[in-house]
Amino acid sequence: MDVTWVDKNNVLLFMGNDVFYFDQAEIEGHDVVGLRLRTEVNDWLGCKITDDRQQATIIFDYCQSKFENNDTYHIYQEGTRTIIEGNQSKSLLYGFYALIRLRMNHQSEADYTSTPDQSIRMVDHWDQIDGSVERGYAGASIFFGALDKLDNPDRGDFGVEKVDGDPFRRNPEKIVTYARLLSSAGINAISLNNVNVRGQGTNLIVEPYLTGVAELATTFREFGIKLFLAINWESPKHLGNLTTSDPLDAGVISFWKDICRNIYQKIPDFGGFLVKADSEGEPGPYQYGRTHAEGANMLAQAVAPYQGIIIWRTFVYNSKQDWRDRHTDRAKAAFDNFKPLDGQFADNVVLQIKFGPIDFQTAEPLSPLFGALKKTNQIMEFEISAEYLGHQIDVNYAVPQWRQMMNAATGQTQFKDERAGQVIRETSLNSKNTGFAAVGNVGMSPYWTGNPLALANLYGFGRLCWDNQAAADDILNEWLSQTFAEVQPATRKTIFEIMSSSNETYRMYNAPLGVGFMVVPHFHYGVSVNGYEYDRWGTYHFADRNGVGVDRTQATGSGFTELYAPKIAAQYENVKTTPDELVLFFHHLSYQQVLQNGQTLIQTIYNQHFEGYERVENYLKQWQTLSTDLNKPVYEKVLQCLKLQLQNALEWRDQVNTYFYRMSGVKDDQGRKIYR
Ligand code: GCW
Repeated sequence: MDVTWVDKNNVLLFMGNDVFYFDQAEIEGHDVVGLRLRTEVNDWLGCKITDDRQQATIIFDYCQSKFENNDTYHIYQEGTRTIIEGNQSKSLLYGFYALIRLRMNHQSEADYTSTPDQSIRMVDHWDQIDGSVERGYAGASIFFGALDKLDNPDRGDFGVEKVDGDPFRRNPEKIVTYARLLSSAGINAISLNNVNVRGQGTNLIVEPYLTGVAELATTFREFGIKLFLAINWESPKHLGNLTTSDPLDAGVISFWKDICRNIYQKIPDFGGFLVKADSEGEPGPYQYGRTHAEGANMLAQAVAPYQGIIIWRTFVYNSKQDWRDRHTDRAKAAFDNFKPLDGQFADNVVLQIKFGPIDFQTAEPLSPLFGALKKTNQIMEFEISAEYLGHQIDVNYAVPQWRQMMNAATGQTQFKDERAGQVIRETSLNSKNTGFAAVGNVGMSPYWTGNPLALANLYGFGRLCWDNQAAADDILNEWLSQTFAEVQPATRKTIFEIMSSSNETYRMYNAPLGVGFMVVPHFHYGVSVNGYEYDRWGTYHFADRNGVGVDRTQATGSGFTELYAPKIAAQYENVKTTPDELVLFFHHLSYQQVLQNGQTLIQTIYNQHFEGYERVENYLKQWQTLSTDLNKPVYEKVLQCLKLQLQNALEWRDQVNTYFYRMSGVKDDQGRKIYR
């Protein structure tokens, strides 16, 4: 059973009697998006297309250069007809999905214009050619793997098994549905494979695998989605028989040029490469004493003749730290490595920067690189897959957190709008090369995602990339009315109540107040307060009998705060102006410190952990009231997830509370049960 948020039968309730007309009678063969749009109308919806404008109820109007942005669409009414206009087929396709959305949400189609805020709206898969998915919690890869291999056992270790024969799953129907899911949410770019490019995964850029990649590109192209590949920096050695991967070596330069020429012959609109270099054991330009600008620019030259781009990740840090050394602060690493290179990257290089300075935690401040980079293209990176947000077991609708990051103040007051999402557009060399990307969350699960409700995050991410200020609750309501069109409004309301508060709930029972990383090492689900405390990955909380938190101030700590613009630096330097939810990210505080909420630190930790657990108890009760109205497998699957979530929240609550009780000796002022 497949569950998609735009289920054809549901959609037909709103479009069933419509007859469509295309004002461009002769569609040119190379306009594959236009052909796809006709197929969507005819084959997917099962609606008629007429040659007679007078008979149509919905009209697609091509108006070549009417709009400044080629993705803009305009929906309006003319008498009894609805017109969708746009410069090109792609914008009409977006308009088509938008009309469905408007109708299913009972919103007006009288006059609705929409233009995306960001040019690059991307999903990055961490899929590997043996069908496994790094940080994948929704079954095996939809792209790779044997037909009968549907699971993805995740033990936090992601080696790639040797693949004999064809690694592609070749399931065109699934890929079409997925491309529709992405395109209807506004996504226009996809990277196919894990950024840790291991084993035979390196070979995706050459034959025979390239043919399989090209087939996937063909499907995505029809939905206006460009395809990218992650590459292994050492490919010249692995595939080209060279002795070096030095970006300034003539042999290496021509190796990459040849690779690109070959790829573009097969995939003329190939997006380009995504690169993780000098990061967590991956090779990179540092090995040869070269800068990341030198590395990225060399690749950029190889794709430039074909209008390709290089997406270069800034997740570069020393992953062999010594916990005894209090001078190193992992939060500073991306800034230290990349700020000095501002202005040195080619205009078809885009730096992909994680939204926070550490690693997709439940609460992190905005990375100080946003706003500090003034002459560099940038993508802000998120993780839909929920590595640190509950592995698609716990309900966690993360859109509120992402929205906050996209709109976080950079303190760069010289700009008209100092919010991160706006600033990256203004500081980029080329506004076509900025945007947002996120690690995808789908797999071979019959629900696409582990917990069926997790699909809202993929949809929501796309919608936020398009409209950075859209309200998280509005997006959720949109998703619910398209996914659960057939149920009672009261049922949708209950699901809404559970989901809309779920991101905050998860944060409440997790590592407290921005300190992060109290998770089971490598696996990253479940509590382990000291799991990373003496570890090489540089993710510490420094709890002792007096207090907890990481001092990142300029005055007494690592000095991380000074990487921000003065306004933000001053805010975080001072405990009194640091938001509670981030206070332990920036400060080491005594348990008796009174926070902005008027409670002591220790009492806040207890309160949040008790409340977090209680909220999950309520979610479970609320969900159980829906048993008769919902599709049974979906009901049962979410029920099963909520039961696991309750156990998870219980462990988090008790281990965190007990740990801090033992450390501080302070009792809960409400006398609730804390184990000794
Ligand atoms: O958070 C870490 C993950 C790794 C991942 C890395 C990254 C792909 O634990 O699994 O590797 O981030 O973003 O590169």
